[in-house]
Amino acid sequence: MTDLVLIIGDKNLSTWSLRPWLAMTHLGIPFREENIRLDRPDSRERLKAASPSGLVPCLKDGAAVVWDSLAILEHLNDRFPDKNLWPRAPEARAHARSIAAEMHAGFSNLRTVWPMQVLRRDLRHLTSGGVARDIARIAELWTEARDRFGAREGGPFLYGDFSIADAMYAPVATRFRTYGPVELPRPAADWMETILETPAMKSWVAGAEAEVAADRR
Ligand SMILES: N[C@@H](CCC(=O)N[C@@H](CS)C(=O)NCC(=O)O)C(=O)O
Repeated sequence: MTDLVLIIGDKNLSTWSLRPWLAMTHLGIPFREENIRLDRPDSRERLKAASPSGLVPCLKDGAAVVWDSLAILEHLNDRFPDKNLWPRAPEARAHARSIAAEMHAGFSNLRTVWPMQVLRRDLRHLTSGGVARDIARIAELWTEARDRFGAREGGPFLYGDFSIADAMYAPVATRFRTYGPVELPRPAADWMETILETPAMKSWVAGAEAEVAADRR
């Protein structure tokens, strides 16, 4: 049995929910999932009852309640130190924290113009100036993380082993697949394929398919 309960939104749409869910699933941290479908007549009421901010994701860990995706990932890092949710080497860790924070606080053009729809593919959307700038910066960050740290560590993730940074950028990988193709430098393209091919990511997509199929019934 586990004390951890992760409350999330729709798997097709909720980028913020995907981050902790992916990290916990990929790293084998046991948890129970509770789903609140967004944009339903009772969503607001259910969200307010489930999460102090009225937003998902929200993690309940015994008496501790953590809302906000990055705060949840930091909580998991404290709670499961053996999972190494941040890279161990100080330089890599500093870089990973910075790019995770840059994602959390930024890239508003990409987030607004290219909302996550994990089940859609190849929409071939034209990129506006703001979206193109966000994409260029993200491509630079992924490439730098892989070239400076990940490739040297040996694993296929941004810093070698899976870290919070991978969880933070996973929703961007699905957006690139939905609205792209986006031309990326080789290390960035390889990382994108790595994250999309993880069993955890595939399981999230299968969950999104099941939700959408249930809606059609
Ligand atoms: N900064 C928060 C943002 C959470 C957020 O905006 N969640 C959206 C779903 S992706 C939500 O709960 N929306 C419900 C609503 O606005 O009614 C985080 O990182 O967790």
